[in-house]
Amino acid sequence: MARVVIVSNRVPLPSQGAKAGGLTVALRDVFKQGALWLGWSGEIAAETATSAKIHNSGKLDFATIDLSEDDYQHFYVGFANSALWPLLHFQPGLLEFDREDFAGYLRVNAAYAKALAELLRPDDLIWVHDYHLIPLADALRALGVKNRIGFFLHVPFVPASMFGILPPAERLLRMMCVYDVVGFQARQHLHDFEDCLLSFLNIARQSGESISIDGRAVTVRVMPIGIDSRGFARRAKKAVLGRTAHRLLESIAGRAFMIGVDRLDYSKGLPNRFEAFGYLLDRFPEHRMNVTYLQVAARSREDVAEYQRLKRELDRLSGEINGRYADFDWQPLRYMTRAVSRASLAGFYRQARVGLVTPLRDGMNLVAKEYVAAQDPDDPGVLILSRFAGAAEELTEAIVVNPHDPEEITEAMHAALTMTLDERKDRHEKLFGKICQTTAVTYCRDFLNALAGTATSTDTLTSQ
Ligand code: ADQ
Repeated sequence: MARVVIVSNRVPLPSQGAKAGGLTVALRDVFKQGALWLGWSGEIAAETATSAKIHNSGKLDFATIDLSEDDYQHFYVGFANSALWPLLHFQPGLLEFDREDFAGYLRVNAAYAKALAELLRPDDLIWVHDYHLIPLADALRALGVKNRIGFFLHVPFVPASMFGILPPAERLLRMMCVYDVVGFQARQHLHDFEDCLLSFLNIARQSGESISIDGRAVTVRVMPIGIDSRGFARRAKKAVLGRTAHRLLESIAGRAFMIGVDRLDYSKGLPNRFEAFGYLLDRFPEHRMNVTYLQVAARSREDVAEYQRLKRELDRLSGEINGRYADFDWQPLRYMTRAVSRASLAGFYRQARVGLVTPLRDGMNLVAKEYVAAQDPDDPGVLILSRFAGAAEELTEAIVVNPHDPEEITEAMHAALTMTLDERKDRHEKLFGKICQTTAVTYCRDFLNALAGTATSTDTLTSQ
């Protein structure tokens, strides 16, 4: 079997205390055959490296490169997170385009390509992850790399009218078409990508899952990411008996409990969710004193100015809600910006009667799947899910809301808090069945099978 080479912006280095995340767990079987994972070390150095440092870790080797401060600013803070991220999350008002950032983005991708090319074996399958690395295949091909290369986009894609706002839109689209396989989280994202292909490059998918560009075939497919649902369910069942879960249980003192778990990011719709909670206490007084909402919002990308603004806004809103509704023995909204361990989260999800997942846009949103997996099937909680999360294409038995309308979220909160046990069980059973169908393992298998099944870069459509 060919070796799999993963490339992503960050690598889960065990020496930096990284715990096995979704992708690592999902790829465990693949890693048994030996694998390589390349990405940024998280370190800033005087110069961006073009040769990787190798960290041997059993069957899975890690290769990391350091970035210079200048490249970090232009590539990561600049083009990736101040241009691509807001645009791909339908927030053109937040887009900050700068030609120097785009040049830095291309430069860092070229450095990744150079570092990777030195480590490649001829039959390696290269699997590139996410929006930071769109130009990587193009940079590898420029170095003469002939391996199969696939790309998976974890975030949404946008229609042509939106993508065209980005000055190098057409160039980026062409770069995506250099890959042999391009995978998306949801049908809507693929649909929007095809809209861009037609509008900018006059390319339409003719049959099956292939598009033809410059005599090459590119497989384009929806492959939703999943979790180890049964494993997460076991973890939650165990965690709920632990000390942390017990502390939480004591502190909520028999009240209904709602939870939200997100990175502190403007795409996650947190201000609207906080407002919705304020309206709940205002319009449905029966919930006052009787419900506690915990929002875990781990700080992220603090170098990007927009994230600092969001944090101030949430500090203000949480203060306002607690100031207005709290009593001396009840704090309605608990808001913390520290990350919480996965084990503790699993227990918290299981204790929560309502899981709040209301991003304005999201590629998939794995919290939605984790929340469903963690529930007690005999007394499950209710998932409130944004229709603009990729997860909503599958998880239709959640209460699906438009996150731009805080009052719709309020009504969903009230419906979830008052839902009968029979209805909760019925919805949960269907949702759990779905998250056991599409798992982390099926996601990796589908992607790698698609990649292994493509022609090598030297083959052409006509020679197949
Ligand atoms: P993220 O935007 O980071 O990921 P998400 O899928 O919700 O979003 O979370 C990824 C993981 O981080 C989950 O396992 C979750 O438990 C954990 N996590 C999130 N917030 C946390 C917190 N406050 N404390 C501790 N852990 C937290 C991107 C895309 C998503 C897509 C994923 C995977 O934006 O749409 O689902 O990649 O493809």
